[in-house]
Amino acid sequence: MSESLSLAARAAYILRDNSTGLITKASPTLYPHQWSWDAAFNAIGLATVDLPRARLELDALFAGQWRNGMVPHIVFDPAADGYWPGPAQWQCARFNEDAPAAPATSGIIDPPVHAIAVDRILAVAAAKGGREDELTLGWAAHLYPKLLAWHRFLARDRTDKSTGLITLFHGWESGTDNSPRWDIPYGNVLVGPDLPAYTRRDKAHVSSVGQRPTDREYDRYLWLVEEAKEAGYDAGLLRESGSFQVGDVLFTAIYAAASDLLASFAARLRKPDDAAELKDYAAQARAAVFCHVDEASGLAADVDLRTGSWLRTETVAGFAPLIAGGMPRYLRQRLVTLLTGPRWAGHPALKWPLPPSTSPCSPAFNPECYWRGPVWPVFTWLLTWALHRSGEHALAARLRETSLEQLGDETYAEYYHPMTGAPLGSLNQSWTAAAALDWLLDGEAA
Ligand code: 2M8
Repeated sequence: MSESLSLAARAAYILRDNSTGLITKASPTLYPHQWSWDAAFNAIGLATVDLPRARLELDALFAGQWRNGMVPHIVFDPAADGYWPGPAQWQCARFNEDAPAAPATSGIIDPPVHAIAVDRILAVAAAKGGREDELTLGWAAHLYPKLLAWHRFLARDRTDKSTGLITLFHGWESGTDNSPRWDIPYGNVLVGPDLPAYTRRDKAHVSSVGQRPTDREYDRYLWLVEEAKEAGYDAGLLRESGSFQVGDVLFTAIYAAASDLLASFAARLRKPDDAAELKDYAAQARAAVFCHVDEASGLAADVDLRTGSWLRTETVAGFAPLIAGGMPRYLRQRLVTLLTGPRWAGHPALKWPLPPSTSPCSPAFNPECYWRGPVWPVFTWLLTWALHRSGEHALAARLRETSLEQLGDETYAEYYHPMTGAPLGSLNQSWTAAAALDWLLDGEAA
């Protein structure tokens, strides 16, 4: 069997094995539920092997959408146990009347990559043609109002008026949970004495606890869940009381790119007013990201909205302008040079020339620990997608090929040690398998 065939077969097997028949668990034991942005990436991978399952994945996720349009960051599988905090801690339907009674969900959000997934699934179906193409188009038209409601929710409830950035009330909402980009705002989160006692379940599923956030960090994560609950998961109230409030450039960039794609789909559905509205969201979000580029480093900076200060830690989120798309060529060139240069993918100590989650030159860099340094293949996928979109095909192809080499050990780890290449976190992580499948399909197309 050729190497890429074996990689694809193994990746497809993982997605099948992590399936409950309805959803794809983010990973077999560490994350036994459906996560919002994982589901979108997983659907992209599934599309290459099984279009009906790709469609089902997003349908199942949107079954957890709240009446106000919010897509929660977790839709819980009632049959799964072993993840903390679960539905009994979130109690969303009790605290907010917009939350569905079933399925049970969390009360916070994840980056809005869903319209990107739908666009990619439509492209795979179109390449196939025939009945699958028709079915997929009909499915996407049916999902469209839900996507629109989600983008409207982010514009209405989460766009910060002063910066134009999307506001997050929990680091989990960024998807880059313990990234050092959040160290300063988390430093101001004071855990109250009434934090309910809890036992961490996550540490049992990794080979070394140093790969996961610390207990101190976890206390803060759970405290913020209590705060959100106390505010009835209401963005207006959280703006008054939340002790963690940040403007996230990466989230905002993803929102810009996804709004653009959704606007094109609205136009295809002959909904010109929606298309104009979505284009507006995209333009405003993109402008907000570009306005937060730090001149000295060239990277975009998040904002601590409670103090107004820019957060300048060198994390991969700083490449947000590349993801937002629409950068003037000379600015894009600067970022591309930075990305491949010695502070990032070109750092001489790296095993593979791939961007780590935090620059090895940053004092906050920790090569083993989660979002503080390891390479995340799913993030590399997002970068290759964005690079293709802005015409940087050669670099996208290089990152793709290197990533496929990185995944050659077939562990499909959640993240990898940037210096040794060792697999870290959960093995058989769904979105890593999904990224590989899409990359392999891309090779086939080429
Ligand atoms: C990680 O986050 C969860 C909390 O949401 C956790 O650590 O328990 C993050 O990597 C997040 O981005 C991802 O969506 C999730 C599931 O893969 O795991």
